[in-house]
Amino acid sequence: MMKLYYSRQSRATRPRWVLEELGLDYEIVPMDLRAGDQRKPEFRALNPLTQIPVLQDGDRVICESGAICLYLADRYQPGTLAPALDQRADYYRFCFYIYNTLEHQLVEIFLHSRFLPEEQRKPERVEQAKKLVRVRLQIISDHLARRPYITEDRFTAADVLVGSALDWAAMQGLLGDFSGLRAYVEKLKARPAYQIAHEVEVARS
Ligand SMILES: N[C@@H](CCC(=O)N[C@@H](CS)C(=O)NCC(=O)O)C(=O)O
Repeated sequence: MMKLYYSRQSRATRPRWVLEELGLDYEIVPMDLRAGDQRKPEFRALNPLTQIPVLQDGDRVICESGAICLYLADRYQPGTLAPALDQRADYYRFCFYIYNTLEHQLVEIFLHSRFLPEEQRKPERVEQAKKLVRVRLQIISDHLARRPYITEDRFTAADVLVGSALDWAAMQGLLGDFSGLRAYVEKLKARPAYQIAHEVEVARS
């Protein structure tokens, strides 16, 4: 069975969300990042970067949350979460956009407004990153104003990646002026697979 090295409130929720969307069997290997599980030799042998998520699928080891999501979408139940090859322009564009263009700025804001010890925080870096984030969010907002999902009318792995990054932006209070993006995130969060991946407590009657 596949194994996902996972911790709540980390990028490991992204591949878990995909695994759940596809209805695949998998085992969670819980990782306590505060305790330093990621630096243990047996994990370092899987990912020398000592970061989660990592997926083990038989003999195959896959690192990088985006790569794991796209691997799963192509490898299992093709056509469900990955569009046809000739319809992947927006799919690839936004999968890379999240990692190469948007997330750096979200990390910068997170580090310098919450994560680093106060004496190391640089408010001017937060201000600069917020300016860039606005422009970058506007591009996603314009794209989604004309279609319900990243690739037209079908939910794909690109929505998992874009939705996860926007969810994080929302948690940091950055979606205030983007009502369309807030509605898109709420729509994705209503999916059962999102809720399982994020261990959301769902009220049961
Ligand atoms: N680019 C990597 C980033 C992975 C990453 O930053 N993982 C964090 C959790 S979200 C981690 O393992 N942090 C522990 C550490 O760096 O010690 C990916 O998308 O998989």
